[in-house]
Amino acid sequence: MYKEINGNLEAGGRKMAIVASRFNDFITARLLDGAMDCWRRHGGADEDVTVVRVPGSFEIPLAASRLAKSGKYGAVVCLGAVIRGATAHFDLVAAEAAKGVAQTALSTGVPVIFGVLTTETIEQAVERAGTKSGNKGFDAVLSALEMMSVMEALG
Ligand code: INI
Repeated sequence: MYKEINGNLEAGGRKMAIVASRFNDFITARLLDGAMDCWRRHGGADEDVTVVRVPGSFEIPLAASRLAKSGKYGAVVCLGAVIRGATAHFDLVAAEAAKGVAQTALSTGVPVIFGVLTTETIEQAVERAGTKSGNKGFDAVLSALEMMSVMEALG
């Protein structure tokens, strides 16, 4: 019989950091609401969450890296919204955010979750920030909880 490791989704007793971009705050504020809703519904306490604001998604990896290296948090959740309609350098910002988040997780061993929306239009971002396609901030914290538990189990 094989051994299978599955994470739980318990937030109680855990600590999490969130990096939230101020660019497209209309969207990222909703993602942050969804993230905190998920944390609380899984038994997490507000005082165990540190929220760091950065100017835009391009800046997310640097703050996430500092937080992950601190050793204080079981996971770092990154929230942003990169909208093609709003920028000529969409591809650069989106790619750097994704690459930086992935590199930070691998280099620190701390789960760093990519809750950065990359959409063609503002409408698509709204759909993913608490309207008809759910809330990706909520989903990002679910992933953080699962990964915190999986990493603990892996030792
Ligand atoms: N940052 C975002 O998070 N989303 C965007 O859609 C965006 N646009 O449109 O340009 C954006 N740009 C700012 C960027 O993240 C940096 O803050 C800026 O380039 C300074 O380094």
